[in-house]
Parts: sequence; C-alpha cells; structure tokens
Amino acid sequence: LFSQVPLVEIDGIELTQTRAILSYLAAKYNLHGKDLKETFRIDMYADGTLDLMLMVALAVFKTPEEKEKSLALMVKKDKTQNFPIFEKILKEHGEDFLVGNKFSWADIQLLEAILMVEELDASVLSDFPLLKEFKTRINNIPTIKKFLHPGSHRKPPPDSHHVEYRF
Ligand SMILES: N[C@@H](CCC(=O)N[C@@H](CS)C(=O)NCC(=O)O)C(=O)O
Repeated sequence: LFSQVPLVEIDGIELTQTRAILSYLAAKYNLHGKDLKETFRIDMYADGTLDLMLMVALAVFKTPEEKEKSLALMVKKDKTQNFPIFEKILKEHGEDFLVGNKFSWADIQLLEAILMVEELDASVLSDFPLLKEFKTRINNIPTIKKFLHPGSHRKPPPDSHHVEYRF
C-alpha cells in the first residue's frame, strides 16, 4: 500500500506497517495479554525494544563512521538503560515471561533484541543473570528453537547489499 517494506503476505492479504503487522500476528497467535492492562504492558515493552532494534536496522543507511557510532550507542543504551529495566521487571515478579506469566510478543521482541545486540557484543548479558535465563527459556520454546536453528529463516542484519538493492 505505501510502497514500503516490511510486507507480509498472510491469510490472503498483504500486511504493511511494522506495528500493524505485529499487532495482527500477536492477535492471530494469542500473543497479547488476557486483558487491556496486560496488553498495554506487552505493547509498551515491545515498543521500547523496537526503538533500539530500529537503530540497528537503519544503521546500514549511514556512512561507515556514523554506522559504527550508532551501533556502539545502541549497545551502550541496552547495557545501561534497556536491559536493566527488563532485568528489574523479571526480578520483581519472579515469573518466566515478561507479562502475566504467559508467553507474549513482548517476549519474542526482547529475545530478538538480545540476539541482535549479542551479534555486536557477545558479552552484553554478562551483568544480567535473569535475562540470560530468560533468553535460554524463550530459545527453548519448540517453535522458537525451530525458527532459530542454523540455516533457518531468521535474516542476518541488513548490510550494504540492501542499500544497493534499494537505490
Ligand atoms: N512506517 C513504516 C516505515 C517502513 C519503512 O520506512 N520502510 C523503508 C525501508 S526500512 C522503505 O520501504 N522505504 C522505501 C520508501 O519509503 O520508498 C513501518 O513502520 O513499517
């Protein structure tokens, strides 16, 4: 519709706009909360991680120096702001998942953010024991495990090839 990606073809329709796509998939696969307040917290946590992930996705459009700066800033922000928040959330409620002790799309989004940052700095979780356990737990959900196995559909971070293709 907007001549942009991402675009998902599913259920006989074409979905565009990142947040609308995620919202559709979350509703379809029961990854929202059990009530409005839980759903709000899930959306809030997921949006918080999405902002940082976009910094990685958009870094490819920058000059090499700007890209390096932007990625370093993202790793720093995750270590000092983002990951401490999620570590605290997990510590306070002591549950397996971020919201309502039930698997939601905020858990998927946080796992993806962790994996993205670990590709830049493998030791990024060293000060976050609960997030390390969280990562293992979510990784071990059979559908997630299958999705992440080597050679799977998970895409590598965008590189200069994506920019060449666009322009
Ligand atoms: N609001 C859109 C933004 C999508 C977007 O900016 N897509 C870029 C690639 S990252 C694009 O397709 N740009 C091509 C264009 O706008 O012509 C979303 O959240 O999905």
